[in-house]
Amino acid sequence: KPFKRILLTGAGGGLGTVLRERAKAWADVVRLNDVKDLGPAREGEEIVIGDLGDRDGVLKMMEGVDAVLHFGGISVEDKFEPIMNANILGLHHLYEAVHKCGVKRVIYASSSHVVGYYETTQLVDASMPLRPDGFYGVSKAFGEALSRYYYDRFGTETVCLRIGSSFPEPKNSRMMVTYLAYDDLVELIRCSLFTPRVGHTITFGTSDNPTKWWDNKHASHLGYVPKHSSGQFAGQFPDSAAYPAAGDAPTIYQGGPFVTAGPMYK
Ligand code: 15L
Repeated sequence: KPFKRILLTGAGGGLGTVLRERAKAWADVVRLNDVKDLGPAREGEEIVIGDLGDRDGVLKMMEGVDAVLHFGGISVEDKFEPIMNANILGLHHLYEAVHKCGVKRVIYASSSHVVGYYETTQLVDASMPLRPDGFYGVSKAFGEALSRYYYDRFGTETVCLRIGSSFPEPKNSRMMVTYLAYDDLVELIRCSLFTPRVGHTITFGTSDNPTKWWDNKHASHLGYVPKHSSGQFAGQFPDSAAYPAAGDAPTIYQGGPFVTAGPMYK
């Protein structure tokens, strides 16, 4: 297999659970990390339970790792402190360990919420200013900046995946635009891992959906071609009370319900 050992953080999360199986094609050993129990190690797996906020623990789990799929941390809007611990301090620990252990490449689960305050009428590309839609989006923007720094300073390569909505199916009309099928997520990660030189690349992660908010022209070198589309779910989400009405902030902005989620100090 191309890699000896891949580290997958957030292995117990929604996408980590998918990648736990799919990453086996790429490495002899997939080392799994999460704060929560991951059950027994299966064939070709190593399990390291631990918090990204634990600096020594993160350094230890990086030993012998060739590439990192970083899907750990807080994945939705929350109070600032847990986001700060996992997504900011934790990311600093991760990149320090990556540098110390000589890991060549990181695939970083960023999020479309780094640009959630663009309007749904706009076409956004990776060169446009960040417009995060909450503390969560801000923390993902921090990760994009930190990984850029480690590339400029040390040459550590990172592909930042601005993932839209990766679930088995879209759950509302917004996700008809942001949907990323699991198979396309895996293909995007495969392209990100095996493109010979990626430097520091930012790419939007969606399937080939009928409506597009994001232009991936700055990531064409990855050669990612989505095979799925939310089109197969067309007609399932007529405007309804289940989703904010036209004219409400979550409909105006790309971030949807995230734009009204924070701040969390009530
Ligand atoms: C995200 O960044 C979240 O991690 C995910 O749970 C979804 O809510 C997604 O964005 C989305 O915007 O649908």
